[in-house]
Amino acid sequence: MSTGLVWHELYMWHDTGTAAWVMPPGLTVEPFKHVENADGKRRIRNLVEVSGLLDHLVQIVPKAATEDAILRLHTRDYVERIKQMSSERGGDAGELTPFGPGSYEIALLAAGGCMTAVEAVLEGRVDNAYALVRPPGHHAERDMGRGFCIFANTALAAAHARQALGLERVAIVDWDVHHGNGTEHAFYEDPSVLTISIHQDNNFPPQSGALTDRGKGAGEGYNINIPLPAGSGVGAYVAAFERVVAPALRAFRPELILVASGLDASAMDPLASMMMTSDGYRKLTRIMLAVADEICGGRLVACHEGGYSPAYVPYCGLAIIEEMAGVRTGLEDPLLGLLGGMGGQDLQPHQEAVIREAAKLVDTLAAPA
Ligand code: 3YP
Ligand code: ZN
Repeated sequence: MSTGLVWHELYMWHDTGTAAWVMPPGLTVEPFKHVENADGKRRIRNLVEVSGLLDHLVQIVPKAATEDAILRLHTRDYVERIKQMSSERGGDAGELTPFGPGSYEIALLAAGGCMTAVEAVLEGRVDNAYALVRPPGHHAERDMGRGFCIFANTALAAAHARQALGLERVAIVDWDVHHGNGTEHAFYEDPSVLTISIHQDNNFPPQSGALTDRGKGAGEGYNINIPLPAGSGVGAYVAAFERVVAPALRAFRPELILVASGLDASAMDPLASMMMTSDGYRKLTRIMLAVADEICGGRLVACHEGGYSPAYVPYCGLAIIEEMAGVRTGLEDPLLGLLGGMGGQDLQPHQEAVIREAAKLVDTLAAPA
């Protein structure tokens, strides 16, 4: 097994500034760092190094995305706006997406890092890859940033695989706890990219990610939302992957699987109310690897998205990348006993009801002609 890791120090220099959590700081509470800051992601990279896992990975140096590559999914006007603000004092890319000087270049490197990872896998330089990029991407729309996302990294990686690298079918599985609205919109009428988002029901964006949003026109049936109830744990996630995600992928038969890998469904996350653990992510990764092996030669690329517990995301990231690399470092998650033993980790009937509805969406799914 050979696994690539995309990483660049500049990802850590994307400056979201001070905030009262995610809001601009006022005198409502003492100003604090914005919750989307470098800490969690740097600490994943650090744990990957200290655990010894880094020695088993292939370093992939990200290439910046070209403007043309970004224009596959964003408007020229939006790209120019970000570029202009970034060259001065920074600003807000749209909604809740503050950034400082230079973030245009960093966002190009984030989207480009996901594309570079895809190239490395398709060229056979590695079997699979994890792109530990920042800023995240799955909320970004064609013409505006949203929810900390500037450019649609994972969707742009899929577009790159389709338009530059000649793939016919690509699937995106978004396990970030928030709905991948930008990804959904990018391919809503496109049957060549299957988009699946598993998220906390009606968390962020508000009123986005309904089970009934299935795609449109030629793309009808090729968008699947699994809005799990708040409080869902490892049992619900594993069931959703076994009963919906894996069967959908088998029916669609993509040539490449991308994971929008947010780690904010963990029991420790401040921006959602789910109960995933590092071992839960390990299980989901194993399911994805098995499906990828079965249908697309193991070609799996994870693009990092959210995750806001600086203490816990490193264990989740380590577990995922260990599984992808087929290496156990022996470094244990010291919180696993506590979090995994909490009530509510098993699949509950009200969660199963949602999964059962979502499973029906797979019945009509097939690879497009
Ligand atoms: C954006 C504002 C409130 C919730 C937040 C979600 C960001 C995220 O991690 N998206 O995947
Ligand atoms: Zn998220």
